[in-house]
Amino acid sequence: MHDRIRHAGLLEKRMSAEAAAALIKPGMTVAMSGFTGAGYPKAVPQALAVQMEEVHAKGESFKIKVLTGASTAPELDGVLAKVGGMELRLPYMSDPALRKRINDGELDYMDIHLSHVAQHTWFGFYGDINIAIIEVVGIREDGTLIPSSSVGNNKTWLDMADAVIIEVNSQQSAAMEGMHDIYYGTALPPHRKPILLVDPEDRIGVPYLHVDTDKIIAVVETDAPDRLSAFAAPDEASNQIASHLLDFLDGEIAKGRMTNKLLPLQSGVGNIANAVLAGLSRGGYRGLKAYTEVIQDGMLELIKDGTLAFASATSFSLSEAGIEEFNRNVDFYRERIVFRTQEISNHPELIRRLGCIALNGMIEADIYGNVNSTHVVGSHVMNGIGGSGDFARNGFLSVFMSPSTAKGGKISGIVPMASHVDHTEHDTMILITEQGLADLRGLAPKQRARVIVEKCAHPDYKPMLEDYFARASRDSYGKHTPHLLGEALSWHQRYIETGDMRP
Ligand code: 0RQ
Repeated sequence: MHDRIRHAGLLEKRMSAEAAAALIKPGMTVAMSGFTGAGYPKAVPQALAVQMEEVHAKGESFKIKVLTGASTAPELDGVLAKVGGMELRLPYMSDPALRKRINDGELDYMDIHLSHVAQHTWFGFYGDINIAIIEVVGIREDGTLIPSSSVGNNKTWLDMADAVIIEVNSQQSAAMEGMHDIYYGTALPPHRKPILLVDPEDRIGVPYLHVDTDKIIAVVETDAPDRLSAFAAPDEASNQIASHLLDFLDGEIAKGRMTNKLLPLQSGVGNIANAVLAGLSRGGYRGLKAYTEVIQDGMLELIKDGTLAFASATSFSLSEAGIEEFNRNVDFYRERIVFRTQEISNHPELIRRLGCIALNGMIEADIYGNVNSTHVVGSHVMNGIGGSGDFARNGFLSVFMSPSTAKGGKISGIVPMASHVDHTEHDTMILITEQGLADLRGLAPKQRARVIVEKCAHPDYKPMLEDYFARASRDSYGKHTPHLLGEALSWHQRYIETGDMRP
C-alpha cells in the first residue's frame, strides 16, 4: 500500500492536478486550506489558473470565490490573481499580485476576524461551499486525514463542502502526525457549551480530520515546499521596540500583575512581531507558554532555547531555515507544539480565559489609541486584520507595535486621526514604537493623547501632533475627544499629494 494514502478506495481516486482542476466550474465557491503560507494546496490552483487563462483567451469569463484560513502563496493567491480568476476572496491575504488586483478594484475582498470565518460559514453567510481543496500529510486506513503544516478552517471546509479534493503533499514531514488537535464539539447557538480548555497545552479534540470519503472526488499527489518566507533580520527599531516591551513586562511582574512565567503569548505576523519574539529570549524568561495563531521563526527559537515551554497555534509561517530546523528536530517540537482549528486558536472565550498577551503590528495609531492594522492612507489594503482583533479585544494585554515612521520618515505611524480603524481605542492598551511605550490603561481620551504623543511620536512629527492636540483641545466642537475634523486626515491627504506627511 502507498505509504501516504492508506485508504484503498481513495487510492483509486488519484488523478492529475489538471483533471482535478477541471472539476471546478466558473462561479463556484471554493474553500481551500492554507494559513500564512503554510499547508495550502500547491498543484490544483496552479492547474486551475492555466485552465482559466484558456477560457479567458476565448473571451469568456472564469472566476471563482476563494475562501481560506488566512494568507497563502504565489502558487494559490498569486496565480489565481494573475489570471484574474477570483471574484471574491476572504479572509486574509498577503500576496503582492492579489493585493494589487484588490487595490485596483478588480475583485471583492472581505476582511474578517479569523475566529469568525468558520461560524459565519456554518451560519450560511457565505452561501454553499461547492468544493474544498485541502492539503494533508497523509490519508489513514480509515479515511481520516493527517493535517498538514496549518489547520486553519479545514475542519469546517471538509464538513461543509459538497465535494472535496485532497492534495497529499509528501514534502510535508510525516512526523507531524499527532501534533494536531481538532475540536469537534462546536454547535450552533443556542446549543453551544463551554469549551473545556484551560491551559494552552490542553487537548480537547482528536489528531485527525474527519471527512465523508464519499464526498472526495479527487486525490492529487504533490511534492512541494510551503512558501517559506524569509524574515528581515531584526533592525535597530525592532530591537528598541523589543527592549521597551521587556522593560514593561518586568514592571508588570514587579507590580505583581503576573509572575515571571507571564501569561500565554500571542504574536502577530510580520517582521516586527518576529523580531520582538526573538528579543524575548534576551529577557531571561523560562518556561513561558504561547496561545497564538502563527509560529514564526522567532517563536521556534524561543522553544528551542527553553524560553517557551509550549506553543498552541493553528499554523506555521517559517523561513527555509525555520523549516529545516523543525524537520531536523521534529520529535522535540512535536512534544511542544499543538495545531488547532482557527476557531479554537482564536476563540474569544479561550483568549479571555487564558489572559493572553496580544502582541501585534500596526500600520498607524492615532493620538487616542485607535489602531489601523490594514489600510495605508485609509484605502489601500495591506494584508487584513487577521487574528489581531480576536486577541486585542479579548486578551489580558493588547499591545500594538510599529516603528514611529514608515517610508524613510515620510509617513508618521502616529497620526491625528487613524485613516481606517481596525482596533478601537477601547481595545488597545499599550502602544510601542522605537521612541517609547505608551501605557493607556486607566486613562481617559485626553490623557491618552498626551501619553501617546510624548512616548511614541517621532521627533519630526511630535511638535506637529502637540500643535494639533493643543488647537483641537481649544477649538474642537466637543472637548471629550478633541478633533479638528477639517484637518484630522490632512496629513494623509498631504502624503497622497506630495509623497510626504510633513509640510
Ligand atoms: O512595506 O515592505 O513595502 O516597505 O508596511 O511593515 O514595518 O515591516 O512591519 O512586517 O510587522 O507589518 C501592520 C502590515 C506590519 C502587519 C503590518 C508598510 C511598511 C512595509 C510592513 P514595504 P513593517 P510588519 C496575527 C495577527 C495585521 C494582521 C495581524 C499586519 C510594510 O503587522 O499585517 O496583526 N498586521 N495579524 O513600509 C504606509 C504606514 C505604514 C506602512 C507600515 N503607516 N503607512 N506603509 N507600512 N506602516 C496573524 C494573522 O492573523 C494571520
